[in-house]
Amino acid sequence: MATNQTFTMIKPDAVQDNHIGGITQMMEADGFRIVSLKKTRLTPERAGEFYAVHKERPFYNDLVKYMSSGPIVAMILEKENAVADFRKLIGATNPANAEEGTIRKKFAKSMEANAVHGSDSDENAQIEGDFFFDIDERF
Ligand code: YYY
Ligand code: MG
Repeated sequence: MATNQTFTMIKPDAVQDNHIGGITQMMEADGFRIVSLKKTRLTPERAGEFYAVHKERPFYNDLVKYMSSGPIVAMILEKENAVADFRKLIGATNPANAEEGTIRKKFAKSMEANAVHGSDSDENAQIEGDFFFDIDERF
């Protein structure tokens, strides 16, 4: 994926609570363009694969259970400096530390149910986008 793209997911709680519109609105208002968008559900196996980098961490099993507990919305987003700017827009992993104006400040319920995922590098943005989207699903 080009350096002007990142990957995001709206997590199960935020989808369940009807915040797809509120969250995509914040993304678009901040200058991100939606390249790809899909509502889908991760099996525990797929969720485990997506978060494989965390598999030795104590929160891994709960995270996999949570991420496969209901539908998610996967997106590829485009903007100059996408990865870093998007991490700024989502805010800290722990919503207690998320700044005003961030997506997690507004929508996260807890450290686990923190509303959105955002890629942490160009390389992972590429890998994560490829995990969900074929070439003919990118516009
Ligand atoms: O990239 P980001 O989502 O902000 O955090 P990561 O450190 O990559 O962790 C992935 C995911 O795991 C996080 O969004 C919530 C969950 N998690 C957790 O439940 N408990 C922790 N102590 C750390 C992370
Ligand atoms: Mg991360």
